[in-house]
Amino acid sequence: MTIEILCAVPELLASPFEHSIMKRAQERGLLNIKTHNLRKWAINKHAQIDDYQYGGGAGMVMMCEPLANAIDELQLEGKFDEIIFVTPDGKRFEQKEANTLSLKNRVLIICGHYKGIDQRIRDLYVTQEISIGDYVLSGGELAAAVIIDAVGRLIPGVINDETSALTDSFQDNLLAPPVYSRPAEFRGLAVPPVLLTGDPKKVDAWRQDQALQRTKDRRPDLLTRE
Ligand code: 6GU
Repeated sequence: MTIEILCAVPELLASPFEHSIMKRAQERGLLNIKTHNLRKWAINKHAQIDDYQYGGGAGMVMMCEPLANAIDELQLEGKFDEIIFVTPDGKRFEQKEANTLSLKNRVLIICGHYKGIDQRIRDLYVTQEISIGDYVLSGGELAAAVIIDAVGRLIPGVINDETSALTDSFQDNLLAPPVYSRPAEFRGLAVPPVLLTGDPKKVDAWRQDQALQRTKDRRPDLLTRE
């Protein structure tokens, strides 16, 4: 899968994909992440990519031409399967959306800054608008990093333990159960004895029960979702 990012501050995306699972995914050729600096398509030598908004009001708007020219040029190599704009007024990003995106071949993520991007780019090019939650970030780059991490780890072969991604919180609308490692007792707190029985059926049943209990306590809304 190839994920390309078109943004004004590519420096914000320098580190998130250079470590751990995202790094390995790229080394294995399973995920290809390309960052494009929108200023490369600026309209003048002042590297301008934003302008005042019609109708007045505080905050600049990212202009049509740099975005359109960038997208057109990137699509000379072939069409994107999805052109995503990350924005607080988009559809809330959840595990279901991550699963769907992980099946795509080539995706572009556009990151906004300031007041956002000219509506006509959204009308003409954008196929999906995604928000990562009900709060406002300074720009879309960190949201893009979150989405790419969530999607990248779902690509087959990225996580060693094939079942690991499938047993994450949210994959079945349940939160994950508690986990323990050595030592068997720490500051008077013992690991639940069932985990030491070596009986996979009992362990699974316990985990299922804990997941359900935790979800009831913390996120009962998940239990009534389809
Ligand atoms: Cl996708 N962008 C920005 N700027 N803020 C956000 C967001 C996205 N999702 C939540 N807040």
